[in-house]
Amino acid sequence: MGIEPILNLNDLEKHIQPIATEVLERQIERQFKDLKLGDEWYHKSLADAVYNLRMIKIAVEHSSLMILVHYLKWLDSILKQFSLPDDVLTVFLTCAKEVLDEKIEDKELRNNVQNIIINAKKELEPFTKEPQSFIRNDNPHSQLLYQYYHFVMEDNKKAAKDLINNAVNNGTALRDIYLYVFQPFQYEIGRLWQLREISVAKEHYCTAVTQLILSSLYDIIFSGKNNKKCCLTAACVEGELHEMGIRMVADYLESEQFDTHYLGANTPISDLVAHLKTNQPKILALSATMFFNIAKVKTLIHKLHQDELATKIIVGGFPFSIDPELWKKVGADACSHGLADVEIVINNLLKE
Ligand code: B12
Repeated sequence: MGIEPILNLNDLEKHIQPIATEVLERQIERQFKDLKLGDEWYHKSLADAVYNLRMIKIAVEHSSLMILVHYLKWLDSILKQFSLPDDVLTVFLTCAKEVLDEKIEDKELRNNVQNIIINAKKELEPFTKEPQSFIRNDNPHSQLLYQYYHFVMEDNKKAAKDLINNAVNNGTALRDIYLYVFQPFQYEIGRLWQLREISVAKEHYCTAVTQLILSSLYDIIFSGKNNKKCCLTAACVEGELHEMGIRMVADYLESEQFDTHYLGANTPISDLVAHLKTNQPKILALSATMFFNIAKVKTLIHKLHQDELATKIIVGGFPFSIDPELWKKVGADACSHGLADVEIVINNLLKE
């Protein structure tokens, strides 16, 4: 099927399916010509090619080489678990570069796309490292983390809950439990899922146990004084299902005398705008984890600026940790890496 000339990123999205097909056909011709691959393999590979092209588009859209590099390294570690040629990803990038070079008519866009692929490829080539474990001795609460990890992995949620409750009763700060136990534990189960060392079911179980124990800490969170500092809304942007990070941020801020409204995962843009207009919080703490949700963050912030809302916006989550300039590009007022610095960042924002 012929592909119409691409003039902008919207065109690229519109024609992403035939472009991905063309890229995949070239890759098959170069790498898999003599193999019988079957329909299922073809459809799965096509879906992957679409996803990869979309990541190139997202990186160009936000001028972020770091996002593409990070994504490709993550993908590389996934692909290494299958019996595929070592250069499967670099050949894909070469084919994608060629096809996009031919199909994009706008010179500036073509150059941007070419440059980002060339630079990402350079970063990839020497990369062979597996992602490192998050259960480490340099963690200030390594013993607690280690024990928690083992209890949950052994399906012993009661012991895990008692461990955390005892630690809190013996004076370990709530923030430390979140930052040095729950957070690295969650990252570790993500890593193990990525390496196919645990199943999706096990990852879901582990997350559910952490959520259960998080809830058991609510009496402590609400045990503070009633004179609240300021009103803050915490939410995940539309499309985003990773809500534990922003939930921990909201819970911690609640325990530090903020009056929080925690809205959870996947909050539709229109509903979030309506909530902010009604409640007029001083701060919106907005979370995104997946790169494909960054555009929604930008759209939401743009809408809030158009409506001249006085609420200050702080963003956070994985993409904002990967690319330290991204928060400015989406129009936010500030960015935080999480529990380590969020209170300082918010207090500074409130002084402005
Ligand atoms: C649990 C989990 C899920 C659960 C989420 C459940 C829930 N209730 O939240 C479910 C099953 C829904 C899920 C789905 C998916 N997931 Co997932 N998930 C995870 C996992 C294992 C843990 C997330 C977590 O709990 N983190 C712990 C918290 C504490 O950390 P955090 O989110 O970073 O938050 C901290 C800071 O970032 C910051 N912060 C975060 N937001 C904000 C906002 C503000 C304002 C501030 C100030 C700070 C802040 O503060 C927090 C505390 O310090 C991660 C692994 C990882 N590395 O995160 C993968 C991970 C994020 N998921 C991943 C993937 C691929 C997916 C799926 C695409 C899988 C699939 N094929 O369907 C989907 C996408 C869903 C979507 N559309 O959003 C990948 C992403 C890889 C990538 N580079 O793109 C990861 C990294 C796993 C991996 N190692 O491969 N996932």
